[in-house]
Amino acid sequence: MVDSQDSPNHLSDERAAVFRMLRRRQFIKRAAAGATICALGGYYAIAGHDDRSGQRRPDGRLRLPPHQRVISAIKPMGGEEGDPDPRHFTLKIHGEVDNPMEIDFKTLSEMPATEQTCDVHCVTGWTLFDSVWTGVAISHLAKLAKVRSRAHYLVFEAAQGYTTNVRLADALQPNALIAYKFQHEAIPREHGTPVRGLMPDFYFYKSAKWLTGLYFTARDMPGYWERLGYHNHADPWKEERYA
Ligand SMILES: Nc1nc2c(c(=O)[nH]1)N[C@H]1C(S)=C(S)[C@@H](COP(=O)(O)O)O[C@H]1N2
Ligand SMILES: [Mo]
Repeated sequence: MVDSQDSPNHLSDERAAVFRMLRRRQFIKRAAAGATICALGGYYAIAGHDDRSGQRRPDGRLRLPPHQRVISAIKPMGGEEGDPDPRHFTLKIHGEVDNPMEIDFKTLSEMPATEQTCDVHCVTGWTLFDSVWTGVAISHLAKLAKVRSRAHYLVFEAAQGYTTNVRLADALQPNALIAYKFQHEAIPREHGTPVRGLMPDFYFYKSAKWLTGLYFTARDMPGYWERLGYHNHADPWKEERYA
C-alpha cells in the first residue's frame, strides 16, 4: 500500500523541505542567541511583513501559527496523483456507518455546499492566508452515512494508498470539508483534482488530495506520513510537526 508512495521523488522532495525547515530553525535559534533577530520579535521576523500575521482568530489564537512564514500562492508538494476525471470519481463512505455510500461527483456537487475563505499551513513551514475552498462539510456526509457512536476517528483514503487520520471531533468541525473547488475553480491537478479533503486547522498533510474514501473507525489508524514520523494530531498552534 505504501510502496507506490515510496517513489524517490516524492520522498526526497518532502524530506528535503523538512531538512530545509530544520536548518532554518537552527539558524534562527543561533541568531536569536546572538540577539540579532530577537529585537524583531520572535517569529514575526521570519514571517515577513504580512499584516495579517499578527491578527487574532475568533478563537483568540494568532492567525499565523508559530514558526510559519507567509507565502503568496499555494505550493504543489507532490504525491502520487489519482485519476483527474470527475466522471470516474466515487467517494466510498464506509467503516463504522449504518448507511455505507458511494457518491459520484455530480451527487457531491449537488449537495449543500460550503464556500469558505481560510488559511492553510504546511508542516514544512509555509502558510497561505485567505484561500477559498468550496465543498461539502464532512459533518453533512457523516449524517447521511449515519456514522455510529462508536466511531471516534476518520481515515481519509486517497489514490495510490495515501491515507491520513484525524479525530472524528476535528473532522466534524464546520470548516472541515470534502472540497472540489479552490479559488472558485476546479482544483488544479497537482493539488488533488477532482476532490480533496480539507482540514484547514491542521498541517496540510491532513488534507488528502485525490480523495477516494472516508473510513470511519473506532480505533485510530495512523496514516502515511503519520507512520513515517509526522505528528498524529498535527495542530499547527502546538507545533505538532514530528512525533
Ligand atoms: N493523496 C495525497 N494527498 C496528500 C499528499 C500525498 O502525497 N498524496 N501529501 C500531503 C502533504 S505532505 C501535503 S504538505 C499536502 C500538500 O498539498 P498541496 O500539494 O496542494 O500543497 O497534501 C497532502 N495530501
Ligand atoms: Mo507535506
